[in-house]
Amino acid sequence: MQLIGMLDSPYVRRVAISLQLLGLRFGHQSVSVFSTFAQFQKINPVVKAPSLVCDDGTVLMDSTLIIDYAEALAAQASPRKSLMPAGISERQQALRVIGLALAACEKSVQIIYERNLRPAEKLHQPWVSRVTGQLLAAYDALEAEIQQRPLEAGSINQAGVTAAVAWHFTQMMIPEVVNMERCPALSRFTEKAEQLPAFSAAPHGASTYAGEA
Ligand SMILES: N[C@@H](CCC(=O)N[C@@H](CS)C(=O)NCC(=O)O)C(=O)O
Repeated sequence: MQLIGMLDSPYVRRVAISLQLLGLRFGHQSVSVFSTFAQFQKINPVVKAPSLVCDDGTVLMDSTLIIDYAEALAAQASPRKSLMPAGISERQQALRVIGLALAACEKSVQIIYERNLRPAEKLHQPWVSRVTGQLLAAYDALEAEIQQRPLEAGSINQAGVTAAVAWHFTQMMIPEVVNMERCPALSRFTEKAEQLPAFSAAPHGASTYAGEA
């Protein structure tokens, strides 16, 4: 299978890292939804990153749905692997963290699009203020969750992957909006997670994942 999209997208990156941690082999095409729109369109006319071209040619999109498919593939393998806790209370906690981290990704992306895609004279400040407030609320809640129940990089699960990818993305792109000191536990955890082989093999940016297809 082939993962389509650039690793400067937190959504593409969480999929690239999850596939590796689940022990699944995949190829990667670092195609941009902006600078190579027409090339992306040929693979997926909807032009959403990430897209996953499955081995039978089916094209999936949306990181959470792609990871759901990857989880199902990994469940068939031996030994079975999963990044989601099975117990109800651990699962609930993981879903809460993932939801907050995905909201933080979405709000970060909205601020970046507002700045980079909209002409400066058309920037709508009330919208930027609203989204910034939501972004800070998501990270404050995420930090509180991690302070209460620390994430472990050594036994990382989907909550840890998504939280670390989100925080790294925001710090790379808009550090002046949410500075590092605001979320010390999340910063410490992300620093450790970024050292894991699955993270360093898929670094934020324009590179192509070089693992075996
Ligand atoms: N909820 C989606 C969000 C994906 C998303 O918005 N990706 C961006 C790149 S970071 C994209 O495809 N942007 C182009 C567009 O929406 O037109 C997911 O989890 O995959």
